[in-house]
Amino acid sequence: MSQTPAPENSAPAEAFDVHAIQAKWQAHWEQDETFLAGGDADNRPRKYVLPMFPYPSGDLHMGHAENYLYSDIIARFWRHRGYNVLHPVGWDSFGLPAENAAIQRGEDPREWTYDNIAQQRASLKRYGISFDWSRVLHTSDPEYYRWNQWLFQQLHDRDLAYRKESPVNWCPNDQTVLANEQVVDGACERCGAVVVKKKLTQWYFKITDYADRLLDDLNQLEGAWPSKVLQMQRNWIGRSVGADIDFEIEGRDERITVFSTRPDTLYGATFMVVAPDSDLAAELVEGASPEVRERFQAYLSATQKQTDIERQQADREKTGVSLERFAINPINGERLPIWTADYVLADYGHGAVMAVPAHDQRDLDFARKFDLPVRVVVDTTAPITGALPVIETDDDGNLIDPEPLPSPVDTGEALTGEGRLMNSGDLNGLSQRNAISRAIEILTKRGTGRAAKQYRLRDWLISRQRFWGTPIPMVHTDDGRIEKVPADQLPVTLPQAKDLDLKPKGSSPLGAATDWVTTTDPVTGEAALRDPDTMDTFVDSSWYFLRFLSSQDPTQAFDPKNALRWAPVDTYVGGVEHAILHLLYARFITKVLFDGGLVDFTEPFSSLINQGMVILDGAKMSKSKGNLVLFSDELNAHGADALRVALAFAGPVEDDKDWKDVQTAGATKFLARALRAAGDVTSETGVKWADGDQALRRVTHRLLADAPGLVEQTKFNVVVARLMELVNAIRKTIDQGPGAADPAVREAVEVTAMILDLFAPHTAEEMWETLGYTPSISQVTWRPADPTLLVEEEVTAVVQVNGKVRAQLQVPAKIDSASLEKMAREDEKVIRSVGDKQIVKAIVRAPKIVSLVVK
Ligand code: ANZ
Repeated sequence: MSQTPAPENSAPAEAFDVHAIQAKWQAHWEQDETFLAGGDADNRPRKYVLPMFPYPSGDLHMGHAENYLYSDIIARFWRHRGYNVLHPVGWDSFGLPAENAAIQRGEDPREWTYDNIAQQRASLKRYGISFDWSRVLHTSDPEYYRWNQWLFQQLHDRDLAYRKESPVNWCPNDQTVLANEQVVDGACERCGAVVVKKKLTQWYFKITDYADRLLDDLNQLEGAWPSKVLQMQRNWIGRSVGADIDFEIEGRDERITVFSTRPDTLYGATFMVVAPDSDLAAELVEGASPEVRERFQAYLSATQKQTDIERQQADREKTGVSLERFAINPINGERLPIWTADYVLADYGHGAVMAVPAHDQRDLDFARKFDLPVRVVVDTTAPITGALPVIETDDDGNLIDPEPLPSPVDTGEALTGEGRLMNSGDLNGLSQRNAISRAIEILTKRGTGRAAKQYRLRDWLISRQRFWGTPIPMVHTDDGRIEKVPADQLPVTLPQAKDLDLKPKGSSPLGAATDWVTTTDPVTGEAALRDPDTMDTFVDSSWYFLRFLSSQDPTQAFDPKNALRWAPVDTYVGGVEHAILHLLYARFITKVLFDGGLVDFTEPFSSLINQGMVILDGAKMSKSKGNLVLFSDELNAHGADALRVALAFAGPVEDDKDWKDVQTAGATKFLARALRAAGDVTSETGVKWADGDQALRRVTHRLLADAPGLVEQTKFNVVVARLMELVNAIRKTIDQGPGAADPAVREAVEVTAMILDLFAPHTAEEMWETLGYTPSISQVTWRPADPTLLVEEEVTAVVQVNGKVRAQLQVPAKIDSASLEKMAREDEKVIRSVGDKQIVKAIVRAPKIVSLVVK
């Protein structure tokens, strides 16, 4: 009879009761408060390790499993290295999903939120994450959000919070304003509805005042943040350098200004384009013929249905309307017809451009469509470094152009490359770069232009017409003033949801809470109304890392002394989905606090780790696809340690990990082997390791020496692999001699337990206790590696030439074939015996033999 293989999910041969061990150590940590950060008297060096705090959208998912595992590995590592570690957790618990769920179920968003928090909290504890649980915060607690209100007022005091009416992205389904980044391909990020523009008065934070610093300070983070994230931040801020140029308009008193990155091409401007949805366009069209006005109106409404992204797509057929007005080019007095076209955006630069069709593709496409003139002003074939090209003329003095410039009108390709100026009066012959400076100089002298910068970054729209967020702490008075709620009346707390209709209506549900919204004018004592809007939840998460330092302090947002002591965060761990906004906002608020003298650093996160995603069969997990691997199921099936080891082993931190490659069964087996080795140790705790087996000690000490660097480079999978190697070496020493009593076995098992604590803390504690120590292993400091054991082992390699041994080499036992072959070829004796013959073949068996065939 053939043997049936054991089913994959049956208990492995070396099973142990993972759940019992887990429960035992979790209870111990809880009681012992093992992972509280040291207080003021603790003078060890400090590390602040922070995973991005979770949003309570149900139980934890596999992305969380990865995130908190990585921060835990790092936190545990620094404790072993002798640091006082702060590793806190809290919940980002305001936001739309809670409100939507509450509307669906007709309950208070609080219930949904705090139920989910309780579930996630229990899961995190079962996962063995070494958090300092004494500092937990929830952003939806009044104890937290009163400091959001404080922060808001700080910004307001410094003119960094203001209101303005502007076209906002409006989701007709969620009936709320969306930030630009919540609009994906013209649709609402959450519900998919097509987003429209609506004019509303909203609160903004003036992040654009900080654009230069937000950009320039990224240089500080080079090498410490993933370069991809730095690039995304740079692109988002999007600084362009150029000039503002003023154009007179026939029949209008005021000049209009355009922003251009290419003032050098001013002689090539042949028309002007204004954004159809700009105030300028509306004004310019007023004096035009009824027919033009009508065409303009139709064009404007068509434009308003397009998203900015669609409007900027390069390959779109160009459309536009002539406004029958003219601008005057300030450099040469030429008359330029003014058009309106949707590829010019109202809220970038000044909403108008000077069109240079020869050198800008969009302008060229437009000129070709509407038959507008094209004038080349940069010779892109001319060399831009070295001497100017020799200019040849024929007998009549005409220029001989050896390679005529291709005409953009014919090719349809704008000449966007660098070159030298032509057809440009005083600028002729200058390189583009010099021509830009020269043009700015001329314009500045004449008072018709100046150097200027533009940013893609816009001010941060922070008000939301929703219930489940921080109330904006301002009061609108009868006579139109807007006053701060006095500090002693903070927090402005949310009313009970049960009496309110939370369904989206286009204005905040708080506005309908009559009792709540009615208040008094803090100046006159007359009746006044509270601001009914709530804050974007990105405000909550822009400074929470500081609240962890004083989370129980009712008197201030955070104690500046604690900020001095702990902040900035040493290592921040989280998903790349927050690469832009959350990080940008946290960086901005940090700089605002720095300017207010409240912190002494300008960047909140000294280093950043972005983990990859956990996927399944190559696809993103999602509820709708039905391919979710549930965190709790996995935890129940395998226990925390096996899950943690399997995830850490599954691949580099930043890579996506496919769940089908995550080997929980293998991890369970490995942990059982490690635990069994601890049980096998027969020597006493005080035994002299140095007397032990040197081969095993070498493996142990190499790991002691290499692991710190590997952890710091987040090569966690490599450390797990090396631990597996060490456990195998221990098993071999026990089973095949010198045996379990050898001191080197104890040493190796102790080191295994200490490093395993980063990945499988429950098993590590159990091993430590089995070895005869009192808990907790998390407090054990890293042992120094013995340098004498790190010297690489050497072996003798022989080199044969045509079958005869010609040389013997002392080489490292781990030498690779290529290095060994190189050493052999460079050996003097080998060179002599090869003489002037050719080596036609080399057979290499590292580390022992190199066999050369010569002819
Ligand atoms: C003349 C010119 C000539 C331009 C040339 C470019 C090349 P970035 O780099 O993105 O900042 N522009 C200015 N305001 C605009 C608006 N509201 N909507 C659409 N386009 C606008 O691009 C700056 C360039 O984009 C500006 O420089 C302007 O065109 C255009 F050979 O001016 B340029």
